[in-house]
Amino acid sequence: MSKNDVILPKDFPELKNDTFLRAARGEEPEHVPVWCMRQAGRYLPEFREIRAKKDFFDTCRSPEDCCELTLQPLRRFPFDASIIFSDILVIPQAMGMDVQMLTGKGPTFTDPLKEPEDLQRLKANVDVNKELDYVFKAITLTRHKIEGKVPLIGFTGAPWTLMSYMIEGGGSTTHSKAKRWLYRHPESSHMLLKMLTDVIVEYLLGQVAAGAQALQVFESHAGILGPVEFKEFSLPYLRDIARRVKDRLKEKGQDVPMIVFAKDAHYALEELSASHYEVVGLDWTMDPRSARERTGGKVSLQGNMDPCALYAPKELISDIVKKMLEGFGTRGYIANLGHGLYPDMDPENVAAFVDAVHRHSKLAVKQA
Ligand code: 1CP
Repeated sequence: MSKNDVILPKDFPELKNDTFLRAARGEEPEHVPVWCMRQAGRYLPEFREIRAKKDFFDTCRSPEDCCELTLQPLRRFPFDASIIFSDILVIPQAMGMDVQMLTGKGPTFTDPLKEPEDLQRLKANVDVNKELDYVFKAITLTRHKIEGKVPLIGFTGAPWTLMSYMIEGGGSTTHSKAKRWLYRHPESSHMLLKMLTDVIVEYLLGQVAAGAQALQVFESHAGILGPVEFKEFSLPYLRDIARRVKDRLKEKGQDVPMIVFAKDAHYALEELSASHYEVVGLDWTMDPRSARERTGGKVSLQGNMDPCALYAPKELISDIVKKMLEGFGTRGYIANLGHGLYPDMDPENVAAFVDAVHRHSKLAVKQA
């Protein structure tokens, strides 16, 4: 593509494989759709090659690079969905915070939030069309270049997960600085969570306008909260996001399936399945059958093979997938891992995972 080409969010190629969208809406397609969190990632040599040339967030700001990195896994594996290459931390950046991706250390904030007064440093009314326009451009370009092969998923970090990064200043095992805010400054915590929610709603709507065909909300740090804190500081915002995005899309006659992935929030499965999301994503600590019972057919489910099962020999991966499919069933189910792929995983085993989902589920659907 030449830099002068104008890529508009219209006249997208016709979608050829809608198994993911049908499963998200509770149907039973001819096979169970499958994709992997972090399917664009360092386990692929072609990903490492592109990433080596540029800073991480400069890569995120290049629609051409994001498009290429999103398409890479689709060239190797018959995934049934793709997720736009980007990062959840583009939102704190849009709100005025400086975040760098340091090799060996991960995301690092130059000046994390320390006390409630620091909220004044954040931009109050973020114009997502200006600050995050590069993500929208990446989505539009990718929707064209994907040629209707599979749907394109847009995503965001959820308010609590973003808040924890903004206060911790990076990855953390205890998240004690962020949790300190919840116990010591509950009002300011809610103020920050509300600010984030407002930006996230506009950001997700912008992604749909740009061409995203589904949306996933990552509450990756849910597990650090107990059930009581989750119900106060996470769940209301997750619900508010889905409700507001859906209402606004409805006004335009649009409807896009939404997925909530609250990692390690097994205690809140019932609440999550009544939160206006079509799909609830599960980490690997949840048993498929009991997740089905607890969500009572209200939502589709996504997940949840232990990513580390990809270290197993291929025959064992096939057996694990078969059991997972028996547990979830083939209706309203999207196969995935319980969290992202790790950099040392063998692409051949990812291929074995995808193949096993397709093979076993085709048979199961036929026999039903
Ligand atoms: O240098 C690199 O390439 C670093 C690895 C990497 C990648 C591939 C990071 C740094 N971000 C990404 C892309 C990314 N991040 C995607 C792309 C699409 C895909 O999945 O293929 C997505 C959806 C994310 C979302 C994301 N970023 C989450 C939520 C999902 C999850 O893993 O729970 C989180 C928590 C982040 C923060 C982040 N970005 C990168 C790292 C290493 C981390 C985690 C840091 C930590 O807390 O320890």
